[in-house]
Amino acid sequence: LKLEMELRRALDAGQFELYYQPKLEMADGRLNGAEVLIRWRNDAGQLVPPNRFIPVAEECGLIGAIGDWVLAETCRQHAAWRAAGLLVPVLAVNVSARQFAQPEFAENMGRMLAELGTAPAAIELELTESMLMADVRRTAATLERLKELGFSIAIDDFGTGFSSLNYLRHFRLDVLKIDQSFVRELLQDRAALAIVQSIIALARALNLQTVAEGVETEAQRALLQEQGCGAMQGYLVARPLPASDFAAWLRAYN
Ligand code: G
Ligand code: G
Ligand code: MN
Ligand code: NA
Repeated sequence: LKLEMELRRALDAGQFELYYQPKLEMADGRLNGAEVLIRWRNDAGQLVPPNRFIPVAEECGLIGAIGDWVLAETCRQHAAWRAAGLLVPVLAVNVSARQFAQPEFAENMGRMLAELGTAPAAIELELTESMLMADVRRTAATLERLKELGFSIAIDDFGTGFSSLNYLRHFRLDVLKIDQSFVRELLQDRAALAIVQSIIALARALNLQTVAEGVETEAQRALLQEQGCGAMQGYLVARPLPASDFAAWLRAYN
C-alpha cells in the first residue's frame, strides 16, 4: 500500500523515465528498432527497475495511467528526435496484461496515437503469450484491429508462456522475441539450442520475424546468426540507454 501511494506520487511528480535499447539485424547490422523500458527515479535518486513496481501498478490499477504515460512519452520523444533530424527506428513498447484486457484496447491505442500525432507504424507493441491466450477470440479481433491501424505486434519472452501453436496460426503477429533464458544457455545446453532452433523454424513457417533477447557475447551472436535468427537485442549491442545517450548512440551509429 505504501508502494502504491509512492507510485501515484511518482507519476504526478514526473519521476518515471524511459530507457531505450537498440535491436540490430543479424545479417547486416542495420538498425531493426529499439525497446522502450520504464524506470523510476525515486526520492533518493535511485533508479528502480520495473520488476519492482510494474506488478504492484498492475495490481492496484495504476498501470493504466503509467501505460498511457509511457505511450505519450514514447511518442513525444519520437517526434522530438525526428525534429532533431535523427533516423528513429520503430519503438517497441511493453503492454501489461491489464492494459491489453481493456475492452477497447485497440481503439484506445489508435485514438491516443492520433491525438499524439504519431503514426502507429512507428510503434510496436510487445505482448506476452499469457495475455494473448486469456481470451483467444477477443485477442484475434484486437490484433486484427491493431494491424489495421498500422501497429506491429511482437510476442515477448516467447517460449516461456503457454501458447497454443494453433492459435498463433490465427493471430496477426509480426515478431517472436526469443526469451533471454534460452539465449543465456545456448552454448551450454543442448535443449536450449533445440528450443531456439524450433522457434526460428516456427517463425519462418508462420512468416514471422525473430529477435533474440539478452545477447551478451559474440559466441551467442554467431550461433544465433548461424541458426537463422533475424535480429538481436542485448548488452553486446548496447544496454538500455537514457534518451540523451540513446540519441548519441543513434548519431554515432547512423
Ligand atoms: O528493463 P528491465 O529489463 O528491467 O525490464 C524488466 C521487465 O519490465 C520486462 O519484463 C519488461 O517487459 C517490463 N517493462 C519494462 N518497461 C515496461 C513498461 O513500460 N510497461 C510494462 N508494462 N512493462 C515494462
Ligand atoms: O521481458 P522483457 O524482454 O521486456 O525485458 C527486457 C529486460 O531484459 C530488461 O530488463 C532489460 O534491461 C534486460 N536486458 C536487455 N539486454 C540484456 C542482456 O543482454 N542481458 C541481460 N541479462 N538482460 C538484458
Ligand atoms: Mn519486452
Ligand atoms: Na522479453
